[in-house]
Amino acid sequence: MNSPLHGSLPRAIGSTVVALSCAAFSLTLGACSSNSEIPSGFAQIQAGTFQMGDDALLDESAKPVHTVTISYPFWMGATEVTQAEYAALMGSNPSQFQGSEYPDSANRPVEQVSWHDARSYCKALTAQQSARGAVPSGYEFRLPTEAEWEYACRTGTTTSWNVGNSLSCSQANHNFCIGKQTSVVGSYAPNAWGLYDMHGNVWEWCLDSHGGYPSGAVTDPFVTGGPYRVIRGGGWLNSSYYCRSAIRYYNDPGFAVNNVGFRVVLAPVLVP
Ligand SMILES: [Ca+2]
Repeated sequence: MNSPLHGSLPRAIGSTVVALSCAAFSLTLGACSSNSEIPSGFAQIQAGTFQMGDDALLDESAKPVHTVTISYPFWMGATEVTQAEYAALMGSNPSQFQGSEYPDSANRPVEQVSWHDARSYCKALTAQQSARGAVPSGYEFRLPTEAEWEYACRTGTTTSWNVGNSLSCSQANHNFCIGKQTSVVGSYAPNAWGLYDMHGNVWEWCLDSHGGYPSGAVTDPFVTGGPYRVIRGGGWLNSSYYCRSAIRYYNDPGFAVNNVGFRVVLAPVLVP
C-alpha cells in the first residue's frame, strides 16, 4: 500500500504550492521523497495496480471488475478545491453555499462549476505554477482520470467504500446528514492515502468521457469523445449507494450544480 506524503490538513493550493522544489526533480518523481518537496495540500500517489469496478452494483457501467495499472506516480489534491482557492485564481465564486448562512464557506468546496470551469481552473493553476518553475516537464495540473480517482479512493480496499461495507454520517457528508449544505473540506477522516471527502460532500468531475469498461487488464485507461463527462464519489444529498468507490455517474460538461465540484491532480499531460 502506498504512503501519502503530506502533513497537516492542507489549505489553499493556489497560494501555497510554494516549495515545489519537485520542479527540480526532473521527472524522476521517486526522487521527490521528502515532505518539504511535496506540493502543499497534495498527497503523493505511487504507481500501482488495482481492481476497478464493482460487479455487485446495479449500474452495468461499473462492470466488469477489471485490472487497472497506473504506470506513473502523481499527486492528488488532498481536498476538493475550496471556494477560497477557486476565487483566488479565477476571480469569482459561483458556489451556492456561501455567505453568513454557511460558516467558513471559504473552506467549503466550490460548486456550481461546470467541467469547463474546472478545466479552466486547472489550466490557470498550471500556468501560475509553471511560471514559478513548479511543474515538472510532461506534467500538468488537471482533473483526475476516472482510473486515477478510483485508485486513489480505494487505497487498496476492495470493499464498497474505502472505510468498509457501509458508510455512516460520521464518515462522510452524504444523504443530507448535515442538512442541505456542503461541509468544510477535511471535516471527516481522510482515507489511507491522506485524501479527504472522496466519499460525499460534492461529486468530483473527472477528465474522462463516459464509456464502457473493458473486460481485460488495461494500463492508464483514459476515455475521450462522447457527450458526457464522468463525476465520482457522490455528494451531500446522495445516499451512500451513490458514494461507493466504484459508482460512476456523468453530466453534460456544461452542467453546473450545487453538489458537483472537483479536485486537482498533478499528473502526466492528457488531452481530453
Ligand atoms: Ca467528494
